[in-house]
Amino acid sequence: MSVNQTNDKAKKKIIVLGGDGFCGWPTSLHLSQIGHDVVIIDNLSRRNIDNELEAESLTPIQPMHTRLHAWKEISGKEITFHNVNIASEYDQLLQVIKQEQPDVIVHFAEQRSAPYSMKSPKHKRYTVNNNMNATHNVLCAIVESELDIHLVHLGTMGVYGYGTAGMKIPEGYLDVEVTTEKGDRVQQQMLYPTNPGSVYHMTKSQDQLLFQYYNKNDRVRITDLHQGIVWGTNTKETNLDDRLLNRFDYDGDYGTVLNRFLMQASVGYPITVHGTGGQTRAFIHIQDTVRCIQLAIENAPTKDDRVMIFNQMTETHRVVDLAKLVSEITGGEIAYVSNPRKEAAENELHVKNDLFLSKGLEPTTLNEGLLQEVSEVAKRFRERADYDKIPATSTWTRDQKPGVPEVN
Ligand code: NAD
Ligand code: USQ
Repeated sequence: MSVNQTNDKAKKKIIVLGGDGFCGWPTSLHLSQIGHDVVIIDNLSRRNIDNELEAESLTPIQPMHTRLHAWKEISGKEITFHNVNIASEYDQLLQVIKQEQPDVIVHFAEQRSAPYSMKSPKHKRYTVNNNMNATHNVLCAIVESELDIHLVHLGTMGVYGYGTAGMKIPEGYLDVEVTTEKGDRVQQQMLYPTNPGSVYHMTKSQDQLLFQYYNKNDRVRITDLHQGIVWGTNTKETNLDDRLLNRFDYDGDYGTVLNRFLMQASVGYPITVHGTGGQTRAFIHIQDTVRCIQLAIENAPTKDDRVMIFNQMTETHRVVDLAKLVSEITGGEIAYVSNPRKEAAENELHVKNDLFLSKGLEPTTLNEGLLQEVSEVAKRFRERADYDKIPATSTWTRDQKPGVPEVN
């Protein structure tokens, strides 16, 4: 048995909510590969948003049933799929939970793009309705099912805001000292004050309150993973066959910064740095995402524990430094464009991530993975790129300009 293989006693029934998405698909395959019994719930809304935006993944992704059929053929393992909107189809969600009796639910099923959440009142309202109802329905259904289910949620580093006055951002809880009425000084811990930077990030901040409440009231066991920006595309499992390829978003709404830079450089489009590029952000490779989920499942809280919060990130970088790095590797040119977002032009970011490192995470660094990503994905599929979809056109306020470079 390999180190990563789960023995019969440790084998779990795991429902992956949002298992068709960028993080959810490789996670589902990894959990299945190491011996867990995996069930995916997804309403395929991300694929519908592709239709709405007329933007596609750079990598060709297969329909869900082709993906699952290919996985069965290659690994011999079966993953079940239920098409349920967890935000609006509560009864169906509850029914699947009661029928499948999971030990763990991994929750990725939210609208995750900040620019998409800021596009229009319709998009703001969709993001709030979808994300808040999705998370609340899951918690409510766990309680109603009367099963002892460990909920692992994908949260975001963005709930902290990105300025910390030189302090390292702790893993969820801030040490504070309060003075009692008698004048004694008492140490306490409180949930780190939240400071979201978009409607999307605001829904993640609100998720935190839902978790605190259900943990306190119903003793639901919850792990909230405050994840940084994910980069990379494929993992050991998605690399096994082209039908298992993961999605790669590069468009102005869903493409995240490093993957956008890699794609832009590979197709000869200017690397679009917003403003001065002094924004510092946290990053993690997709292979480490799936490993972190495994570690979170293996290190579950007990019923007496508060919500367990891990910072799921491995490196911090300034946007302009990433642009320069990609430019050095590829020869791509950098364009400093108007920043369509409302965010600090420059910030420092120091983050604690001791919990995952202490549990055995061995991070994939930018140095190791970047070149491989350029040649195996960005260059391989560059013919599929639609240049019109690259500019970031969604602005945070009406008076801002889109982040469009001058292209000759
Ligand atoms: P994604 O959009 O690729 O995947 C989300 C999946 O959830 C999609 O397949 C979508 O169809 C599904 N979904 C959404 N709403 C649903 C609903 N109401 N019912 C059923 N299914 C629904 O996003 P992703 O990049 O895989 O992100 C997954 C999670 O990780 C998100 O919650 C996101 O906030 C978090 N996260 C992502 C990143 C990143 O860089 N991608 C970074 C930090 C945190
Ligand atoms: N940026 C550029 N040029 C671009 C695109 C982005 O300079 O072409 C800048 C943005 O202005 C921002 C930074 O890069 O300062 C990061 O933007 P992003 O789109 O990569 O990341 P973000 O909007 O924060 O959202 C992504 C995921 C989200 C997740 C979050 C983690 O889409 O789901 O929650 O990363 S974190 O940023 O740590 O909050």
